[in-house]
Amino acid sequence: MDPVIMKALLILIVLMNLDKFAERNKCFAFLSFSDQVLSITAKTQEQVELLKNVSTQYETVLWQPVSPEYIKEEEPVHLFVPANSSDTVKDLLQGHAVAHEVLLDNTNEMIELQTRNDSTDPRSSSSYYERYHSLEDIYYWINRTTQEHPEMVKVVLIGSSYEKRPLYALKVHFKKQKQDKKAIWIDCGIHAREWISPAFCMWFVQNNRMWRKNRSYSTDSSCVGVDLNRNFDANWCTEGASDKPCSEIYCGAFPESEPESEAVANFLRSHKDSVQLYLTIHSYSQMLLFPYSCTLDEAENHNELVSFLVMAQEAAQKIRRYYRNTYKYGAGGKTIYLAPGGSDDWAYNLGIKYSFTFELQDRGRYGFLLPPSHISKACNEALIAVKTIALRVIEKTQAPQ
Ligand SMILES: *[C@@H]1O[C@H](CO)[C@@H](O)[C@H](O)[C@H]1NC(C)=O
Ligand SMILES: *[C@@H]1O[C@H](CO)[C@@H](O)[C@H](O)[C@H]1NC(C)=O
Ligand SMILES: *[C@@H]1O[C@H](CO)[C@@H](O)[C@H](O)[C@H]1NC(C)=O
Ligand SMILES: *[C@@H]1O[C@H](CO)[C@@H](O)[C@H](O)[C@H]1NC(C)=O
Ligand SMILES: CC(=O)N[C@H]1CO[C@H](CO)[C@@H](O)[C@@H]1O
Repeated sequence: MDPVIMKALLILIVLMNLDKFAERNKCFAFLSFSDQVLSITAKTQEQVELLKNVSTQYETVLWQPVSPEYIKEEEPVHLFVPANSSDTVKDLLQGHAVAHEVLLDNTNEMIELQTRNDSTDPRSSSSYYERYHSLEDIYYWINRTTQEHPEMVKVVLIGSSYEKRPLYALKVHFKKQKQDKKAIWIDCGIHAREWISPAFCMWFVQNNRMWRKNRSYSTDSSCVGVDLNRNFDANWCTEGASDKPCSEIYCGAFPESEPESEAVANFLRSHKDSVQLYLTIHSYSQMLLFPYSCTLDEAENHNELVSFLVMAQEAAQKIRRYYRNTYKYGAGGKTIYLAPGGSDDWAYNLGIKYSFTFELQDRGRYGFLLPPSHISKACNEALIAVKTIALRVIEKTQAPQ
């Protein structure tokens, strides 16, 4: 990272949603040969209704949008279809003349790529940071990183998960930091299936060194898990969230009902005067978002937030000959749809005026199954955006009086 940023801002990094994360390999264990991801575009309202039915009444997993109520005409739906539902689903689509194409028909191979442990494979040319890691590996990595660079990286226990796994924040800073140092907060992995997100947090820390849902069981339902990014106290559980435990966007029993969102909220509440920039890392769709998501109202410093992202986009375009990627940007509610209870809105309302959600690669080619070979590009372009924004925040907030 830029030395200017390192001198000016303490960086706090947290990996969220540990219980889900620990189990994510198992989530895929039921997969059989030739499961597919389809991209389906409804042209009529009737086709929209059909897609809602298919995604709720059959054994499929909706990848995009996050929940069936957001399925709209002319907007591609990404649907994971297990092999044994494939014929039924395709018959239904064909019966209603719904256009669809196969996005991925080798999901098993993709999952194998993501979960493969090639740290032992001598032929492997990828570095540690160009692979995905298990939670156990990441705990080990945290420990090793803090031991190897005690002057730069410190670990703080900020809470624990429902299953009592420790939730650590990594403090990354220069040796001689002032007591009242301002900070950047970055959290990764709020949604467990977005593997690129924790990979980015590790990438970020590594770079510095050189210079969805908890697992708790609610009592009245067999469905497991809360969407942590609907669980913060920002228009909590209004339109765009669900109070039904079986929904992907279940908001939880009350704001901060989940130990992980509570730990993050407590930490930020007690450090709100020093944290000047809040970043939460997600995937996929390539978007840079800022408040509000919980309402269509504009944030008070809307134009300033836009200008930061324009600069981030420009910075990323300078390297576009390597990374031909563009990111959409804007206020969450207007750019995608209403999503109350998100951590970025909550942090913003707490007083952290620079608050952003990054939706990393890709746009759906691989979706949540982004191959390890894409990690470095995805992380590098995000890193450029983070640096650009952090420098702007420093200019705005720490300018000599
Ligand atoms: C969707 O499901 C409902 C309830 O099962 C049914 O009444 C409706 O006809 C279905 N619509 C389509 C387009 O399949
Ligand atoms: C599809 O396969 C899964 C895993 O093998 C199984 O649990 C499920 O019941 C099957 N569904 C159908 C409709 O056969
Ligand atoms: C990968 O292999 C290394 C070396 O054998 C081991 O330490 C690590 O725990 C393994 N990781 C996973 C995810 O199995
Ligand atoms: C890190 O490793 C050391 C030595 O192996 C061990 O004593 C310590 O408890 C570990 N710390 C964490 C946070 O896992
Ligand atoms: C909705 C839900 O089940 N939330 C649970 C998350 O975890 C805590 C335990 O730490 C439970 O008290 C909540 O009920």
